[in-house]
Amino acid sequence: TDSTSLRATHPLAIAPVTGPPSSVDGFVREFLNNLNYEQGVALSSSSPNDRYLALAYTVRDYLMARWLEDQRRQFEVQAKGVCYLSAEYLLGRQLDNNLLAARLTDIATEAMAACGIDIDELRQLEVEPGLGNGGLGRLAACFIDSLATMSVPSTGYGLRYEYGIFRQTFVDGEQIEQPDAWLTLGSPWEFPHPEAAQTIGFGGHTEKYNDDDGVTRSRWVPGWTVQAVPYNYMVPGYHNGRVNTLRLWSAVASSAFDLRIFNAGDYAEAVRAQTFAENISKVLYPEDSTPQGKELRLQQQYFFVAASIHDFLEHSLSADFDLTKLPERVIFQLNDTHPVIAVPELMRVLVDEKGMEWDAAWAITQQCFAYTCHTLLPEALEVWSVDLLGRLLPRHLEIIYRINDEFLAAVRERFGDDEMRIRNMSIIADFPERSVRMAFLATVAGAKVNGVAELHSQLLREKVLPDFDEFYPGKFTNVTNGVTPRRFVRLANPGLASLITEALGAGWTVDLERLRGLEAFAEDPEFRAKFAEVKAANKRRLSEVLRVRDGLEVSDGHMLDVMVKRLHEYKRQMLKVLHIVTLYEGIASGRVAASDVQPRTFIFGAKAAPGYVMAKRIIHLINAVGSVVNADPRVEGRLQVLFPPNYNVTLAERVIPAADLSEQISLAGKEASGTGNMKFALSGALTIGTDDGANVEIRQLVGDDNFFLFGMTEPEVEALWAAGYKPSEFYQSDEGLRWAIDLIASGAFSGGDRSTFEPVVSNLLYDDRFMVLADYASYIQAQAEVDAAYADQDAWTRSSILNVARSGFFSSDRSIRDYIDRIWHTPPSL
Ligand code: Z57
Repeated sequence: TDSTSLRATHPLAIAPVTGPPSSVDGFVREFLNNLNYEQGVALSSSSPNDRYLALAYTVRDYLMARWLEDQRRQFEVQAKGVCYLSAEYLLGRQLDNNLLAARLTDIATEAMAACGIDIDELRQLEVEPGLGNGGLGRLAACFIDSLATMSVPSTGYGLRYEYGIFRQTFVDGEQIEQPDAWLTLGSPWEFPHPEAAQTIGFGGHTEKYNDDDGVTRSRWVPGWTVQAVPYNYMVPGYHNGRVNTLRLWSAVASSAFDLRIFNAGDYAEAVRAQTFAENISKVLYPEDSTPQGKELRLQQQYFFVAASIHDFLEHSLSADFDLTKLPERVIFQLNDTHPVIAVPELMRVLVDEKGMEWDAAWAITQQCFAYTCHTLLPEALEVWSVDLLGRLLPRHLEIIYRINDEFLAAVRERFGDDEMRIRNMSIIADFPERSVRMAFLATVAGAKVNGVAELHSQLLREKVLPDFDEFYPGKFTNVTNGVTPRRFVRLANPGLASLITEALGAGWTVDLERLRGLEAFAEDPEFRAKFAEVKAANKRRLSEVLRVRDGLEVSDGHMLDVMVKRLHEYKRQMLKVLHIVTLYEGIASGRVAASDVQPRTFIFGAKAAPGYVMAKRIIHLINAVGSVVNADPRVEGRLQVLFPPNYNVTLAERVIPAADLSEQISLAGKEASGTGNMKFALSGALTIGTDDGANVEIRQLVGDDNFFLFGMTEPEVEALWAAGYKPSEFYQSDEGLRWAIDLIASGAFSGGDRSTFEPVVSNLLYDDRFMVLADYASYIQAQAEVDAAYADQDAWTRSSILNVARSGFFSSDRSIRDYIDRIWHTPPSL
């Protein structure tokens, strides 16, 4: 809007900017320019980091014209757009992705070579922005990629944590966390805009006053404020010239706030206050699916959603915009309950700041939000104590109470004075402490509520929110998750990508259902040979990465059996451990000849939340079992356990394409969807999995013959619980299981010390919330089938090809299409 007052006369200032010429020469010139003028060094005296930064700046330069143009157009067209609100974006490295999107990979490679630089060495220097914990954050990253690739007007909003997910190291097999100072060597992909900072209030009190018309209104008088500074990131679509924006907020102390204290003469106190404010975006909370209810976390949540809503209202709407038309312009998608405080914030803005009537504001708000639930675990459903929320956001608490009162009145009208039902549906819970159920608030406020896989959405409706489903017919829907084929096939698996293009032509990268065309090739021995060679090459590449990164050696000719995901009891890494210990115990006891065992390398990747004691013990156990198994000569090198530390997106991109077997072994009804499962299937790994989350859909698509199903179904799990589950009965009646557990209990993996893993053992025997023992026999049986199947390499490869061919459904482009059709109704943009 400022630009209209600029009186530019120079022709270059009026003409649209264009990027540098798309040629090797053009790239070299721009690169050297950046090296000299941005880094301030000559090529001959530049450091690798200088060269990496200059390369990143150069890629930016090519994207810039389109970015500026798309921002201008998005404002001009005033079409309906998506504001994706997410506390996490687990982006992974940016350089390769942006080169690919802008069709610059070859040009950049040649340009660097012409400067005497190996571009691969620069690639390795990028520290991935780990601004997320796991599946939820990675899903957000896949979604903004698809939104850009499909030219959907949209902005991702989130938090610019100074420290992302911790770096995991192992000391004596135990997890130690190190801070992830990802910004220290520079952050070439971000554009700070301190001039566009938003002021965010906290604390204080509310008051009533009479406005000019004598109407009594409420207002919030915050006790303190923080500045929210936006950092913009380019989100380029793949080969479509579109560049969307990811806007992450960083906290800075308000100068007004400092000044008061400075004036009081307390310099040290003023600096302390500054640190306090800046804590808000300091660190990503490392809990995945286990909220901690910490005050700073609520501050983070309100901080980023308030900044995002204000940013949208101020900068995306034309000056004369009629706010009653807001639902025609925007949908705020709530990625889990983390951003749900946006609901009372929008109400506060509309009612207190814009002077709108409550009912009108509520009608608008209910059309502007939609909520995605990512879990079924009761402990993962966020609640905030009324006490804390009222202290930090007093006006929001009043608004929530009024929303709840009106909602419960409507429930009464519909269902009568069924107090039990009223209590069950109340947004405010009374026990064990008076608190706000954020998932209920999101469900009441959202135009739509979706789960993330068919089974999950069904259980959400039937088990978690049945009263709401009855009260709001049509509100609940499903959008099965997906993953971006750009990062997880094209970039992570270039060998497979070339093979697919050779077979099917280009086009599949943005139309993944075309992979169906590979079904025919599964019957072609020549194609199978090429496909098998790609897998073998991916294994060699992984082996090299692990050797350099961690000093680990992957044995040749082994089946790669991979379990990578956050460490959580419901995901059942323990079941995997019991399988390994069972195989090992068989050999160690002499009952099984090592030569009869299918050579396998087990790869784990998993971070545990730092406060999750049992999860950390299981990590310790995996490392301990690995140390013993890998070193025991009786095993003859036929079993190998590798646990590279610090599993992240960058490592995922190397591990997944190399995998033969994908472990998706959660207790049925616990994993909302999973997205790793999809990445493996798209890389040709066969899945051994339970009937859980998106595994159900994967199996339906790839076919029973190409999937190793085991374990109880969700109804069977329910039934066993209802009957009274006693894990020790399974221990007593299954000798294989008993031998494995006894071996762990004996101290065989802890230098003879029986106490180290005693808590793990007794948890299994006497609690076992996730029914590891109940599914053990079925799992071992399925693993025997895996062994048998792997013995026929050619048949395995055929199944592997069919997994790829039939997994096109799991593109995040398809997920986004479903969001558009079922929830957003955003017309395609120009
Ligand atoms: C998270 O990564 C997920 C759910 C949560 O409630 C939180 Br908090 C973090 C995961 C689910 O566990 C996965 O099953 C799912 O695939 C992923 O979110 C994306 O939907």
